[in-house]
Amino acid sequence: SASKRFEDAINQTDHQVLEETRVEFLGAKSGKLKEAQKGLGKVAKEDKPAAGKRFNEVKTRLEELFQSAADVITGGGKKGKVEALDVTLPGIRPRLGHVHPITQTIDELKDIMGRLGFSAVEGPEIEDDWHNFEALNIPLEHPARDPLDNFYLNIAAASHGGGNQLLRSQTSTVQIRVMEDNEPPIRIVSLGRVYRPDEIDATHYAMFHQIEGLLVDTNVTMADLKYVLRLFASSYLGGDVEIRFRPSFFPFTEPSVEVDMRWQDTWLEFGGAGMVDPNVLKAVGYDPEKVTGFAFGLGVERLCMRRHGINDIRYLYDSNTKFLAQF
Ligand code: FA5
Repeated sequence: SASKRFEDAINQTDHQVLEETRVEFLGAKSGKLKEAQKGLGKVAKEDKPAAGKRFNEVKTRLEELFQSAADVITGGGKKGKVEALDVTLPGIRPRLGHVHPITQTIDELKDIMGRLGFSAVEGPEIEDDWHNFEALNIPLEHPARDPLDNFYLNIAAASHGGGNQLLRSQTSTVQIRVMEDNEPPIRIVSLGRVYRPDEIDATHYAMFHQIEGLLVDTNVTMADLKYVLRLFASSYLGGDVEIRFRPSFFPFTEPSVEVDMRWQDTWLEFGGAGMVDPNVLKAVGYDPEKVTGFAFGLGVERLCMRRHGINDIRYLYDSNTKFLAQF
């Protein structure tokens, strides 16, 4: 029957057979539909509008079915024709994302410290009072704990007498975690995010990264600290970097210093450092009579910006791919 042939035709994959069937039904001169159209003339006058409408519906539907059958055969090309592929046209290169400059810096710093024998460890960004303050010799009434200087969370700590948890304000927290779980000698670095409600400007952001270094062993001195920092900075910035210590104060180191580095004839401060305070060693159960150590904490953004000549920290964080693609 006609409907069976129609069904077979639109379900098979030979373009030639499909076309023959299309001509049989929709052909302009002698297609079945043309014949049906002639029959419309004999329809009673009052039924003509309805019959004409129905005829057009059937015609449109058949055309659609043939078209989609043709599309199936040609893979969806326009009007059933196979679209020509011009292999000589230049290709469209997909835009590749890449590693963020801060992540690149972190990987590189980790690598450099690894070669100096420091293994990388991580600590949580949500910290308790004990690791962010108490064990670091920052007592309850210390101004560093001011709610205006920290992002406190509405979650009580599970241990160490409760107290509100907070987003860590420094990576020095990791010193405590490592010493609590390990016996000396210790030789670690920790790189990660820290948070402070600082006013944002060219050199300050409310979220930034620090690299923390800690070495605890017998007979560790300030000279070891300076030597490691010099090797570290020279490897990262390139060339010979001079290190300068300026007296400072941190509750968890004694003595404490600000670390300046001279690179390309300019001195710049990169962070703090010092000899681990005996109170900190005691807090983690070490004997300050037997071991000593040094610790340092530097700004990762500051290192990255110095090396690449970036003059505003905000460039690193406003997701402008034109800027980021340079690195
Ligand atoms: C500290 O955070 C100490 N924990 C460092 C330390 C570690 C001292 C171990 C002794 C022993 P400070 O608050 O100065 O120190 O921060 C260190 C560095 O972090 C700064 O020198 C700066 O490079 C960077 N930094 C501080 N605040 C911001 C900020 N808002 N945005 C970007 N970088 C910052």
